[in-house]
Amino acid sequence: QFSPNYKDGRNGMVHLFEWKWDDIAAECENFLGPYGFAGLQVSPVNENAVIGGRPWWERYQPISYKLTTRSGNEQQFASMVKRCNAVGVRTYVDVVFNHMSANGNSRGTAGSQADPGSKSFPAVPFSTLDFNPTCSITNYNDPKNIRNCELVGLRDLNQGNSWVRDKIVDFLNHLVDLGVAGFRVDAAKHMWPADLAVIYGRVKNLNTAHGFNAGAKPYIFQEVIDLGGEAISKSEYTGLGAVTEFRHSDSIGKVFRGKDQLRYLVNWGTAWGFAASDRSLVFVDNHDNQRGHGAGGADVLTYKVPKQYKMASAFMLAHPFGTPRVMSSFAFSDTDQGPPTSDGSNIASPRFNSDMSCNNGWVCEHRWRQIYNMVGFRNAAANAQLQNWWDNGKNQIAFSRGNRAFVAFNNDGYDLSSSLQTGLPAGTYCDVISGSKSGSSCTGKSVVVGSDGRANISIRQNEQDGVLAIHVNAKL
Ligand code: LM2
Ligand code: CA
Repeated sequence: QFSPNYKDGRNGMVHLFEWKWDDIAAECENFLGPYGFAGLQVSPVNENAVIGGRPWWERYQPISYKLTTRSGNEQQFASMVKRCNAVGVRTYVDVVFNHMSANGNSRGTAGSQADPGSKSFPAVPFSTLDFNPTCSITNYNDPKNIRNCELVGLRDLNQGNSWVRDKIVDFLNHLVDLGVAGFRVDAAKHMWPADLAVIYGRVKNLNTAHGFNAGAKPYIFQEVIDLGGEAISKSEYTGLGAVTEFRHSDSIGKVFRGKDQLRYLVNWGTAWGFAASDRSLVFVDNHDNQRGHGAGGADVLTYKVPKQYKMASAFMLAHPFGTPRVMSSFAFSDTDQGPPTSDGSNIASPRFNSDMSCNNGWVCEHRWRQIYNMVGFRNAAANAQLQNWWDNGKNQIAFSRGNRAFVAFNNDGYDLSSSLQTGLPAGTYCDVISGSKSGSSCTGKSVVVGSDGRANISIRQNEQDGVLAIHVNAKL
């Protein structure tokens, strides 16, 4: 449960927040597969409460484990997983089993009815016996309050109950049968690690018919918001799987917003208070903290601050630490606003511009050249170590990944222009930030590496992107 089960030669996951299954299947074939992405996280797949105005967060209010939502039905999901696996892209499901829906939210996306007021969810079925006694989470210094009470009024399941465990395990095993590679466990902090250990221990190995190795376990990354100062620590969960490393999001935001110097990134990793590399699912922003939900605060970078966002994303993807996840958003102004729709309820499909970027309400950060080309950089770097660290003592830094890839950043208010050791073999390389390699030429800047591995690196202060990146697969 610690390995993402990526196909060899691929790295990098994208969260296709609120996308429809048919659109994701096409995206795997047309874009994610060809551009080297290794995986994708989907929004919750199980039936949720239909809530007026269709906020995005209705999907965090389960009604049953039937696989019908606004993203599509079970047949569409199964077909998507299969088509994505066929082009080397693995699927990770956002699973919500800490709770069911809150009082008042009784009709489901698959047509099921529930009565959350009396804790009755007949489409599972769950009854009042399966829930913790009603109380509200009010005290983050008290583990019992955090784990046995209701998070914002969401009916709190008792994962110590054997019927509840059976239903959760059946749900997860059904998804394994369909070919998924792992799970993002919503609200893990609000469940007891000992209960999660039993549940995870009963989940099947991955489905070999979808190309997984015999004996491979689902990758589990648990949503545990631990920014310090509370009773519950991520270390209670890292023995069970990875955790979503919110400190990574917080710290990288502070650094690229200029609240911390880039030179301090020299020891990026556990020295910054992060979990171990193979236990850290890392991200610049997620679907909660990009809109002020969950935690993370004011320093989180999003698509709304594009230059800094691209720099932070490039650093995350260039650096060997952690398992990186790229956020792919829909445009929003209101923090409750759901995805773009065609008619106020059915989710609209993304449409694509000639430069491959999205429109029709979708931001698609993963289709920004500076981001997808850094997925290509990460694949080219493979397992090469971080070497040739350089900084100017302030906010200009550079490093290589062995002799395979090299990246430089300028977050100072003046130009970077230096002869730097790239670690790369002599030759001319295409900077994959200002352009892309196209046949034998480069649509952006070219970088000439000498026989001593050095190159003149220039990133002007007023350039659109404060990054330059070259690698062996972009040699001209
Ligand atoms: C999480 N962590 O454990 C996420 O960080 C958090 O953002 C999720 O809440 C939560 N788990 C539940 O999966 C999201 C959203 C909330 C929303 C809930 C439930 O951030 O705003 O709460 O999903 O849909 C909404 C209303 C809230 C209301 C609640 C119940 O915002 O005011 O509470 O529904 O109807 C009465
Ligand atoms: Ca709970």
